Amino acid sequence: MRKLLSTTLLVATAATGGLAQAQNVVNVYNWSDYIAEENLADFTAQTGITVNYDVYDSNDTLEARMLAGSSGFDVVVPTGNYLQRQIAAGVYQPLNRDLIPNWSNLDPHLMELASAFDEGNEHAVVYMWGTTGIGYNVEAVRERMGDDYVVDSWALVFDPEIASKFADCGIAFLDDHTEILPPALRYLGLDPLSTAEADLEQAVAMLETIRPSLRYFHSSQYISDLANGEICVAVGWSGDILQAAARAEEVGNGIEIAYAIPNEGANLWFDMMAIPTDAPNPEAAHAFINYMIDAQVAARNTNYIQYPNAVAASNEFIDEAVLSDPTIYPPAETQANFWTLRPHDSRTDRMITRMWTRVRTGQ
Ligand code: N2P
Repeated sequence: MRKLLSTTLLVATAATGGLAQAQNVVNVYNWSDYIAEENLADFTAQTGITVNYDVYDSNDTLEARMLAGSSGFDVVVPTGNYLQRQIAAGVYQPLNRDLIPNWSNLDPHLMELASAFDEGNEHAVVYMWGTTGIGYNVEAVRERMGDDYVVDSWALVFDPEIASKFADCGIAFLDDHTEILPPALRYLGLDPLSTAEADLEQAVAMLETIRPSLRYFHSSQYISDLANGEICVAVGWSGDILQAAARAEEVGNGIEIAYAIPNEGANLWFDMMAIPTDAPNPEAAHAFINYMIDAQVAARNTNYIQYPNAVAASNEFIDEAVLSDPTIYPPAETQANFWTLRPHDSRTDRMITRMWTRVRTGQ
């Protein structure tokens, strides 16, 4: 009897110990260069929950881990179109809004837009949103195109003659077909969301003609490369390019980086926080999401990463220079040309993946 009792006690202690440990850690998997790091320490100070923080720079990387299951993550941040098909695959759990009292801080209009990917906003909260456009070295453009040239068209990167002028100083593209094929289609006067093989073949043919002018495909390296002059043009994400501009300014290397949303239009995307169905610590996950949509926390993130958040209440804490920047908060007339991506069926996906491999490898 005594033996039995002590064994039971031992098991009970071990179980509580394990639980306490699990409750005190939240495993977060987010995009790289996508948070004001002070917020992680502050979250721990406020909640006692330690953050295990890991990063990726591609939805495909995240998706592979989500579909494989048992990722060990509590909070992840897929983009809307990926989130949508991952929800359909049963990858995420419904959110418990009782555990997210800051929900009332959210901008109802943005959440309504985001409900296109997650009906009723049941599984996800918008973390940040933004556009995909062109980052460029102002001096490099001036030297090659003259003082009067305005970067306002995808022609800078899709017109083979123009692109070839920048081959020497370096052009980088996101390594992501969902970000490159739609603007290529749009530049050709086609529907950016077209999945017609003939349309996509036209876009691929055009990309193949500019391929020799490209330095690389990568979805995060362009930030530091733009900032230190390793490359002069990048098709990239709005805030990343503005972070490159800020970094160059900070080191004072004389490099001026600017971001343009081309007149033909651009992808408007939403990155959304969600909790995997098999998250080890859903309670801590809810606490983390709740913290991220606190007005001051969201403002610190936006001020640092230069992406707009979805927390209406955060605006009063956002730097005036950020709030009034039309490349961060595009005005209605710019927004009129935006498109929003939708998930593809798997047949289309396979076709596009094959085409993209041709573009990337140049064969
Ligand atoms: C962060 C980029 C996130 C934007 N570096 C992708 N939607």
